[in-house]
Amino acid sequence: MSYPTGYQPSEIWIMENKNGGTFSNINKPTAGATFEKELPVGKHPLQLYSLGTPNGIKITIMLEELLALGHTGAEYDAWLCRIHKGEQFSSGFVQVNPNSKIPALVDNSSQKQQRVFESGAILFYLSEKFKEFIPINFNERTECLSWLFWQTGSAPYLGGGFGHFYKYAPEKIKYAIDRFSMETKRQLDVLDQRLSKNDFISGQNYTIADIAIWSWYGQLVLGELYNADVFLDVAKYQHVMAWAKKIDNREAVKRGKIVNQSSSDKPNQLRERHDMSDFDFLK
Ligand SMILES: N[C@@H](CCC(=O)N[C@@H](CS)C(=O)NCC(=O)O)C(=O)O
Repeated sequence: MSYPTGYQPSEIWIMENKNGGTFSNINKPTAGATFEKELPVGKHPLQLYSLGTPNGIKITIMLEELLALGHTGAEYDAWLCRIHKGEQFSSGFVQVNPNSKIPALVDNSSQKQQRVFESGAILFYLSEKFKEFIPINFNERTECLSWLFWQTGSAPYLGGGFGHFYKYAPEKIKYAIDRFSMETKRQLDVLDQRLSKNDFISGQNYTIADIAIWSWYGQLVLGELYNADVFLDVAKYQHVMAWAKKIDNREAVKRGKIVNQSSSDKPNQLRERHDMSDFDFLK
């Protein structure tokens, strides 16, 4: 089959003011701060600047899991960064993440302040700092990190590829939706085969690899991402589905996934989190 064509790229690409896509007003081809504004700082050792997207909830789930294990050093303030309003381009945010994407973390627990950006790096940092949710054994640790890196490399095909063209693009382009649906289903099959032989992604224990992968692929099969569960026929990935439900039932996950949530699609929202009692409304 052939796809309709019509667009011929010019010799040099030039940005047009509006491309009509959902994110057209915030995307631009340059980096760096566009306005001066400091970030707020709360009372806890960890300061998170984020939004309740799949990349954002990886970190709030991890922090809630650490708190559930009794690590008081994981107490955090979670500030809302409204990316659709361009808050990721403030001078304060860019100092924490020069890439202007959520999530971004500042650790004030020691004399030398530490910034961490990229959700995979933040998960790894927290797992190293608290010695939790990452295997100690070298081989098992390597397997866990392979899956963590798999997630950060693979999810752009699901989010920036499938999700963008299926949900956000100004027109439905069959070629793009076909290409990224196929890749997303292939990735789900990778996970399904893995989970047919293992309770969790990196083996027998729940790790940062599960947290990272669940936030994207778990939510996808549970119908909580792009409303694409029927379109992608996710019910056929039975092992992914069982694993996704098991993780969804964890108390820390129930808390973490609503932090910095401001999407009208989501039933429970906690726009900012500064204390465990902020979750009392769930009881
Ligand atoms: N590779 C990054 C991706 C982060 C990312 O894409 N964040 C999105 C929200 S999920 C964002 O901040 N977008 C704002 C923008 O593109 O300006 C990570 O894993 O942290």
